[in-house]
Amino acid sequence: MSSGPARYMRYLLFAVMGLAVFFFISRSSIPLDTASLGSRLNQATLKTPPSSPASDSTVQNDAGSAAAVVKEPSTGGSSSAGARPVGAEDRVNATFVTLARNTDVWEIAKSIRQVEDRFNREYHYDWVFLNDKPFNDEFKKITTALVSGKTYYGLIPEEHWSYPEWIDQDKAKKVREEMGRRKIIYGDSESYRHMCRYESGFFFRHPLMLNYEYYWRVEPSIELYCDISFDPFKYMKENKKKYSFVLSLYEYYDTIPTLWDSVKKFVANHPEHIAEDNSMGFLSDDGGKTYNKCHFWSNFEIGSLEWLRSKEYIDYFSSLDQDGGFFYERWGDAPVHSIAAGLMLKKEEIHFFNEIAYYHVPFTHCPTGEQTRLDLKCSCNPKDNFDWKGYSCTSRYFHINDIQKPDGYQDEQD
Ligand SMILES: Nc1nc2c(ncn2[C@@H]2O[C@H](COP(=O)(O)OP(=O)(O)O)[C@@H](O)[C@H]2O)c(=O)[nH]1
Ligand SMILES: [Mg+2]
Repeated sequence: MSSGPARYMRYLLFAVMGLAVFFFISRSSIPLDTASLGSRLNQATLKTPPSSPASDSTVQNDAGSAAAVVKEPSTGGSSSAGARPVGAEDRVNATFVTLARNTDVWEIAKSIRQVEDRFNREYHYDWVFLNDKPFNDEFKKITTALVSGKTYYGLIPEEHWSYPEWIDQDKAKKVREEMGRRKIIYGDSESYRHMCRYESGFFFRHPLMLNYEYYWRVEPSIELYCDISFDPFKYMKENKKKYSFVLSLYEYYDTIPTLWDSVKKFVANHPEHIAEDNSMGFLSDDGGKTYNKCHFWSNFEIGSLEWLRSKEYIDYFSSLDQDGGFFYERWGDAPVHSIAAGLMLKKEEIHFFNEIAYYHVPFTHCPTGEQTRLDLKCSCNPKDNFDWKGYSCTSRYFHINDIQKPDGYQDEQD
């Protein structure tokens, strides 16, 4: 029998050896995710939240938890994961933004999951949700759990979601009834008109949006079919882009019969706001006399908030708003944004993201080019790609910008 102190020494030795063996086994069987660790350690430096969130908003979800890995920007599409976590210096001052009702919760949940899985889980950009009614706890709980960045919930001020005093509400009501009878899509909807006017002229002025430079609009039920292997916000900033799109098409004429007249009036009053090297050729086939109805589909947009908040854009929106077409017709925010971008931005400030594969019912943008689709792990059928079909305006964009259409486009025409 060994004496007391010697026995304790032996126990201590066993304990130390046991711990060493356990440490060795756990090191060799569980990969140590240093990128993730780094990103967690760096959380405090990752974000700069809006300095003065509006009092009607709730900030949630202070830290992302997934691994953050830097990926090289690439327009060609090859995916290249690096080892360094995304830090504040890698990111742009940008946010996702969604306008939604409480009842949209499960549809927006699907969209968020897609955006996170394909992109944001590595970047943790913030997400701002806006609503004309207060968001309920369920909406906040579900969306906060899904977003890897911070989430903010804003109530839209009533003056941004109601009739301006110069609008004749009886006339507006009669228009809705008549458009309803003619079965024009959303023709009889009052809320849809407030929504289009809000997206056209106000979302970028909400207090929660004021501290950001770029936005990425996400709607309920959208799909992303490919990995996004670069940071589109960064691409916008580094390449001085102010507006971007993935799908374009012709507008339904009955919703905008006098929109172009209103635009021409604005142009006559503010010739100084029109860019010299603009995209008029995308919007008009006769040098500006008439509108060909081409527009970028605004349910997907990555753009510059500073441009939307500029005097040029505000003058444009105010002029259109005075003319009343948001209520007396059913002007959509897509043609309103597109015409502004087409006339007030330089051609090269508008960007087409071929690599971002996108679906919003009923149209698909599936990247043209097989290698891009393979590199980005795309799940879309290239035959569904809308870009080169007859009802898309994307060929015009390529034409006016003198860009060659990507190889393989012929196989995706009607
Ligand atoms: N808060 C709020 N959001 C709305 C309302 N109507 C539409 N939206 C949102 O506005 C966006 C466009 O509406 P959506 O129904 O998708 O229109 P569509 O894409 O033109 O068919 C979506 O993000 C909707 O969630 C509304 O009355 N209130
Ligand atoms: Mg939609």
